[in-house]
Amino acid sequence: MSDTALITGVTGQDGSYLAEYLLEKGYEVYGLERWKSTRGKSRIDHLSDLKLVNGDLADQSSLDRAVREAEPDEVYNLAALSFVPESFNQPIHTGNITGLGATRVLDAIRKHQPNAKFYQASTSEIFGNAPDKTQSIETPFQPRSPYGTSKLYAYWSTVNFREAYDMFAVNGILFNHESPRRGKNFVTRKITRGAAAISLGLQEKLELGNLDAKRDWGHAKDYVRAMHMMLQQDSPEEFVIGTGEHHSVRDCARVAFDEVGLNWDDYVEVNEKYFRPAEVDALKADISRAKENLGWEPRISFDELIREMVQADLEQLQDK
Ligand code: NAP
Ligand code: G4F
Repeated sequence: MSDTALITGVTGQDGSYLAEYLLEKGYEVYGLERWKSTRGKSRIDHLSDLKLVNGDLADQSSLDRAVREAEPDEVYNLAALSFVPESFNQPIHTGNITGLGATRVLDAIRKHQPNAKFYQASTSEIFGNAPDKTQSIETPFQPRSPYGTSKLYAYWSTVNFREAYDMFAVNGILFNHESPRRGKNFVTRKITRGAAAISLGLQEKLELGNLDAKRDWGHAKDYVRAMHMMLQQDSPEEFVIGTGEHHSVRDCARVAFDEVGLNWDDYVEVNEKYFRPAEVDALKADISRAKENLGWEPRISFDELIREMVQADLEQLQDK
């Protein structure tokens, strides 16, 4: 009999790649989807074998029902309000979904499917402005946004359920990962789409915020592979997943505009409205533990990632 997985956040960037990956591996895959009054084009339209269950991370009964219906061997909790600036506008909602939501999923598993393995989508944002040059599982946590604080609550909830109820529950502390399916407001996609639109004469300039911020950017496809690998371990443990390199927002713009034969500096303008109330200046992963204990390494470089995203945006904009 095939293994069964339940993915919350299946309509998101990672959820869609993870569903694809697990279906290719022969899993029966259920995805939790929020009810909507209309259905637009979504990232999972092409996945005809994916089974959808309606539910919301704010609603315990829908999570209980989803777990009872799917009877999963593995649960991946990827649902969240994931856009950091918006978490400052909606701090309570962010706490409810991104923080408490994880506890609700854990509690549904504890009650209905206690042997299921649980993956929590944790984040490098829990490190905030960490003192260390690279961040590992030993680095102190000091989040700088309602998103980061909520994810830290979810992190400890996951550890607590593991210790209290002997559940196989782990956090994947993932650094930024991107793809052509990335939401259009996140900085990489905003840049790649902006560069593509400018090169096609559809846009004149691109407004960004802090160009000096540095992130460790990898490809989402590499990272969903790591999520799955974490649940195939003999015993549950946390891993930091990244590339071990970081680049500035300015570097990202340079590569994206280069892909369309333009100089980024001629088109990018700084607008302070994109500055955050509290910024995370630089993040870079120490992935030695993931390499040694998990056997995971990224396969796609930063340069390849950004160029792939620009090409995908060019194609999308030309199709319109
Ligand atoms: P994403 O594209 O923003 O997807 C978020 C998903 O959560 C969407 O499917 C969304 O559904 C769903 N969702 C939001 N609120 C919900 C609610 N109340 N109930 C049920 N579902 C809800 O995020 P992503 O980039 O794929 O990231 C996946 C997870 O990894 C997130 O938890 C994120 O915080 C975390 N993470 C991401 C990164 C990264 O760089 N991408 C790094 C570290 C951690 P709708 O489609 O209905 O909005
Ligand atoms: O692309 P971002 O919005 O991603 P951020 O805040 O790092 O968060 C993402 O990665 C986290 C993992 O570390 C995830 F947990 C989280 O869910 C999300 O996926 O911004 C990256 C950097 C920031 O420093 C921001 O200030 O880019 C800077 N930036 C500069 N101009 C901008 C802009 N960010 C956005 N979104 N838009 C700008 O115009």
